[in-house]
Amino acid sequence: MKLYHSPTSPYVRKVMVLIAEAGVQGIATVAVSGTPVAPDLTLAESNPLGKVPALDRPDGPTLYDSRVICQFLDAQAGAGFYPSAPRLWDTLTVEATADGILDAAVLMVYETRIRPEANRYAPWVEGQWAKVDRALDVLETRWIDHLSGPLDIGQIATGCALGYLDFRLGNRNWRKTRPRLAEWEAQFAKRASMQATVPPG
Ligand SMILES: N[C@@H](CCC(=O)N[C@@H](CS)C(=O)NCC(=O)O)C(=O)O
Repeated sequence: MKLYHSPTSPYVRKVMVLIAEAGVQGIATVAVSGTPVAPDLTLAESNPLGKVPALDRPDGPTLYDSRVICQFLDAQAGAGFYPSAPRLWDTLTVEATADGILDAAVLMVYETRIRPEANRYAPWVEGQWAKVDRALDVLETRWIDHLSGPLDIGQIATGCALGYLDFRLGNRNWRKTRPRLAEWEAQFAKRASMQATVPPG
């Protein structure tokens, strides 16, 4: 199988952490880089959305979106990072919360890295950060016990989301009002799977 990969993508990181934690074998990575204004056309042949991660399989259509790929690889490996219901609903909501943080944070980063300065709109950027802010508060107040439970995709997504905030939006100082989440992240970041996937630069 072939995974379209970028070392700075937090969604790719989710997949790479799951691969390491589940002990999945037989995946080759292919480096690609693209943006909405400069898509990678090779990648777009596999994933029409032009986004990483995407997973080419020999026996079926390309899978894309980190949520689909992670669930597929978990099932292949029998890793159990998707627990049975009712805990599953909590796990998937934590994952959705972390992915929502990423979606807003990536839009903020694209705004400054891709959009010409004259076309930027600060209230829109702050509106994205407000989403991140609220979601972080919910992780701190509602989900901290869940995060301390058995390893699941919700924890992997949360670790990657917090890592991305440190990587690209460190000046926002997300830890300041969230001591429990900060403590959880400090422990989670020590995992070998997280250490092996720290974004470069
Ligand atoms: N929901 C997707 C998001 C993937 C995504 O946005 N990837 C970014 C890199 S961090 C990308 O490939 N962007 C290129 C583009 O939007 O054209 C997932 O979970 O895989």
